[in-house]
Amino acid sequence: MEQTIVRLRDEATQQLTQISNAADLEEFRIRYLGRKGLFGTIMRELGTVSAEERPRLGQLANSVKAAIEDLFAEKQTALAGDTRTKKGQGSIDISLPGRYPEQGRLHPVTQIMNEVCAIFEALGFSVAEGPDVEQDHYNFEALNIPAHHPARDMHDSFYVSESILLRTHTSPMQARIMEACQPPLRVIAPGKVYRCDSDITHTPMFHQVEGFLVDTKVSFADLKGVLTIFTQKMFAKDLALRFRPSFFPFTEPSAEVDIACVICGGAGCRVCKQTGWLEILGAGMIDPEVFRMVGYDPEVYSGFAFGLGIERIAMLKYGINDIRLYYENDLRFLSQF
Ligand code: 2U9
Repeated sequence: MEQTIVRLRDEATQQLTQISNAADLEEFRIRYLGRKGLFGTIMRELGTVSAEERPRLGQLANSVKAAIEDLFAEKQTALAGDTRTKKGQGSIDISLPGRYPEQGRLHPVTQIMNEVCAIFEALGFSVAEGPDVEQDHYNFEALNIPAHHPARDMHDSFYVSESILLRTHTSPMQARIMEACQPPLRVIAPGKVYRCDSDITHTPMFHQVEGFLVDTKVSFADLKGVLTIFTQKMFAKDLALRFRPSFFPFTEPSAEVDIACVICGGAGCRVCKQTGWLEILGAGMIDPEVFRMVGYDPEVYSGFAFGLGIERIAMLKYGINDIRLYYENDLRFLSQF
């Protein structure tokens, strides 16, 4: 693949130097840069390359294509200059190509967010969106995280004032819904969340989808069923799932959920750090204390909740190892999705 891209670059560069009229230039554009052109074929073939090779080859293909587009534009300007000279003598070259608007696309994080929401919507969940700037009460208190609770250390929060902050998770929306509505309820809350954290796996703003289901007689088995369907639809049909005991203040019992590594299938590789497993979300049965705070009777109702980071899912799905790539606005990266 690498050789093909380099050969295409050399061939296209060579041909451009020999072009001396607008008709030949248009033929060049269709052959190399058109929708069904040779660069288009390369871009489609990138889909068949291994996930490990894809980012590097994608970057190479994009940079070569951009370089050829620049040379093409230079040639176009040069030929237009010739035509302008001729125009003075009474001739206009109407065969010159027009300017094509660049085709846009959805950001990969938006694509994955839409995919995740669509899966839960198909399972009967409604979608609820709430404010990014949130009251301390809904972000912490209503979720069983009172002031001075050690769990508050889990979040490095951006405070706007003493009682107002940028939400650290989308759970506050769920507390608001529980407060306002009676069960049965099945809701997901997608959106941006903010934590003071930045490295190759964390950005100060990222996207979450959290969800909950409340009814009578809801059990951990229901949670396992919903998450199994979700992971199968998101990644692959017969993917193994692992629940590891964990702790969240708003769920009891709580679990961190792993899938068998989508790269090596569980054998162990660089992506899963040789463990064979990838952590993809957190979940648990909603703590009776949360029910009491929103006015539900925990003797009558039970429910489960879960939360996942969209960037993390997108990184696993596409084999990306640095989350910051999503936010550098480099079209050579973004146009691969
Ligand atoms: C209410 C009650 C319970 C939401 C949940 C998680 C587990 C969880 C993290 C995963 C990765 C967020 O993006 S992440 O950092 N979330 O593990 N979230 S249960 O539980 C709720 C929410 C609202 C009223």
